[in-house]
Amino acid sequence: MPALRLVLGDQLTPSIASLADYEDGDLIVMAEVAEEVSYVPHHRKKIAFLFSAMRHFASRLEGGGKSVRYVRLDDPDNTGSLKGEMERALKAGAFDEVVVVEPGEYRLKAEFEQWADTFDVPVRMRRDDRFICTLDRFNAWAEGRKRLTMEYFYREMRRETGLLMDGDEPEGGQWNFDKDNRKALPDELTPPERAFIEPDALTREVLALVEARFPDQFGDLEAFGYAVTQEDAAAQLDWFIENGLPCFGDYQDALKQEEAFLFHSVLSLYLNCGLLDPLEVCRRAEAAYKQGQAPLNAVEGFIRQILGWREYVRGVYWRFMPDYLERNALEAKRNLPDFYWSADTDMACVRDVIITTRKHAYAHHIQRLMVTGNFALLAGVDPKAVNEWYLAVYADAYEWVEAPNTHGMALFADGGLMGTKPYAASGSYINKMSDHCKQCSYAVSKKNGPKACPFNYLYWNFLMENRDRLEGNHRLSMIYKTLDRMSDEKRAAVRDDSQRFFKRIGIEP
Ligand code: FAD
Ligand code: DLZ
Repeated sequence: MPALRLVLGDQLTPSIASLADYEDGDLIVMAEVAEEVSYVPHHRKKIAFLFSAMRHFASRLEGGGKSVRYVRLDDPDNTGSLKGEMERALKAGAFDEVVVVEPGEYRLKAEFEQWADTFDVPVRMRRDDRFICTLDRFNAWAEGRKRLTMEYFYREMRRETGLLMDGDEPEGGQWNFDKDNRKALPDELTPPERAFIEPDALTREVLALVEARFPDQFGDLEAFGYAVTQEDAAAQLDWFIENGLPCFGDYQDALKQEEAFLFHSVLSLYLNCGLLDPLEVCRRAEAAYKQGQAPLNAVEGFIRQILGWREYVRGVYWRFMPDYLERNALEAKRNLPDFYWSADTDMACVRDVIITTRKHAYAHHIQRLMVTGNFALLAGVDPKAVNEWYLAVYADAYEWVEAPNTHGMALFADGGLMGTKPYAASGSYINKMSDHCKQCSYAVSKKNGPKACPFNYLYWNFLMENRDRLEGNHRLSMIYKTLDRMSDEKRAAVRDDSQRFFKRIGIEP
């Protein structure tokens, strides 16, 4: 019974369920297609990373004796769609079934569900078992809960995996060491230099293809240094455990001008396309703690991101799609400022994050949440435009993980499903956690006027614009009391400064 098996660009795991029962006579399809490349304007480094990783994975499968039909983007017969490529492969051979693993985006899952209507053979869609928590398990946890608090989900995952457990108790007597993990980076501490990888011939070929096909698209291709094989991704994990993990906790929330990576792992792009396994990564971090190579606040903080947040956002996405992305709880409507693409802004923090993003198809969590995310929240930018930007510009971005983080965590567009209040902050937060303000043409100490940091007046303007929607939130009651104590003149100045600023950056007041 020969099967036609599809492996997507983010399914590059040798043990993926679609290949589990591979037999001689079966054929594996992998395809670089225009439809996937263009549904958002992906960063050029993201495309190059994924195509190179796909090509390396295909040659690994072939090296292991499997038959692969690999369709390149510049193949003259390329139909431009996954469906078209599956139809072409079905016509070229005799197959009894199509086997796929459910994709990481709703739009594609909905499409795969339609394939059975047009293909002459059954389409078998298998569960993606590359996560620590199954969707059934997540749904069982979520059922009947008013609020889906990540911390409680995470504790159950700790108990179930035994990670950082001391019998029935959490290691160190605490579940969460977050309060220890909020230090700014001291001037004398230099983050370790990254061990990036020289592109091989296959990667260079892909880089040339992307340069030729997408000359004007967002994102630098230069200095490509990401891993594109299982082995090199494992070496990046080794590097992180030794060099990044010991300080990961302390400086997890820090920001520093022109320091893209600090002590972060830069492993999400490998985890999300299947080059690394999440449970294995957590176990490696736990072993480092047990061997005295990294402190508990760092290891717990790191494991929480993967075992907690990563699994949790996936559960949220699949539980609430497709309605999830239709929500716009704050009725935010403004367009995305052009500087999200050009980096042409005087705000030093925003400029630095966009430049980092353009260079590396990467920004760390606090840059995404508290700089570009916070700005979009305060400025009331339409969540659809913000989601599209985040999905396009990061090498680790697939909707299952991007959307809850952007729509839910950063923009509060889900109305508080994931968080109890919006992550809104004025310039003083950025000043406390970074050195950006020292190099900015705006003054963070000024609250109003042309020299004032825009985050300062936009913060109060956001609270005023959303008063009806947010003042009932008990976590914001103190803030609204402070707002009420402001003079009418001060509130008018906040409004005027914000209107002037919106106009100047070309978004609807
Ligand atoms: P580290 O800081 O080293 O963390 C370790 C790992 O934990 C990461 O590799 C990642 O797998 C996981 N992790 C950490 N935080 C989260 C989180 N909030 N949600 C899910 N996993 C997490 N992450 C993505 O993988 N893809 C995205 O498209 C994405 N979009 C985001 C958009 C916004 C607005 C925000 C606020 C966050 C987003 N994140 C996304 C989460 C997080 O910012 C990235 O996972 C992280 O910055 C990746 O860098 P790192 O590998 O160095 O992570
Ligand atoms: C992101 C991406 C891109 C840019 N190109 C391809 C591609 O040409 N072929 C492919 O199989 N996958 C690609 N991907 C990843 C898919 O978009 C991803 O598998 C779906 O969004 C589901 O998560």
